[in-house]
Amino acid sequence: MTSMSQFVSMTVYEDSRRHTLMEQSTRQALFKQAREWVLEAGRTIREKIDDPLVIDTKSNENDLVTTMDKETEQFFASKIKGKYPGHLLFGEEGYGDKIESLDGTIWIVDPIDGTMNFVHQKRNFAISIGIYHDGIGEIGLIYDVMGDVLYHAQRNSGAYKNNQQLKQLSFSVDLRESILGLNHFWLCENSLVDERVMQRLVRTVRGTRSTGSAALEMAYVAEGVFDGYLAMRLSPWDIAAGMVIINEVGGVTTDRHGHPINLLEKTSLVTCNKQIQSTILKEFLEKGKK
Ligand code: 2AM
Ligand code: CA
Repeated sequence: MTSMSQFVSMTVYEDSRRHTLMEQSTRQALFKQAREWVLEAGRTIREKIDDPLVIDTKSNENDLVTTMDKETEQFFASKIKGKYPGHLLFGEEGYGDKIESLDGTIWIVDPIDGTMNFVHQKRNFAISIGIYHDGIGEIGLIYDVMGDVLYHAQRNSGAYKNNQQLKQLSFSVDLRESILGLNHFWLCENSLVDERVMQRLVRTVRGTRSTGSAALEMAYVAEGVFDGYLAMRLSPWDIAAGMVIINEVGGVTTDRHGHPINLLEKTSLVTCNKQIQSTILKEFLEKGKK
């Protein structure tokens, strides 16, 4: 386990749990190592992008997984366990640990976010890594592998697209002039919200986009090229990195009720510019709630 002396003594009390914040020098070293591994994993995927794929399905026939997803997660598992035996890995493909609490230092890893895009388009997918310490997001990395674009952030140190710092999100976004990322299932009959209310949202905003990688859609919100992103059901590894990055540019991330995200469970997601959050929640998701 990582020595406690590596962390500052500052303690945050929240929900009567004791958190220690990671010291900046520890975080910086961890970030450099994580970035090196992410870039290495991305290079390997690019080199193999035209190799024949072995494709399997998981929860349903459209929930795809390939040997590349598994090999990439195994790569991170062996690197993390080799260098940081006290850290935990929470990964989509199951090569990590059984995670039942957010205590300790946890790497929350999606080796390929947007596997359907990876299979069908060979682009528009990302490696997503959030590093949390005692439940607090310390580092976020979202790597658009084929575009060779790395979105990254460290807590209280700003967010970056490659080496360029991202600006704070605009304070003057009007919902009617915004672009939202959302999956088209919001507009089909569904168990969460009246689809007619969501159709009204789509008619209200300037435009909608559906990218097919939750991590990339969150990166686009941080970049300000999307003003918000809504998802019905995501897993912790889809969103852990994005939450750290969006936080650094002044965006907000909650579930569809406006509650904080629980990174131990599947969850709905609303992440957006602060200016439009309450309207999306109150005027649409709350009014259309089933
Ligand atoms: P994945 O590619 O890592 O599975 C697609 O709209 C987004 O939803 C992607 O980020 C995708 O992540 C995620 N996703 C796809 N199927 C999912 C499922 N069954 N549960 C949670 N997230 C899913
Ligand atoms: Ca995945």
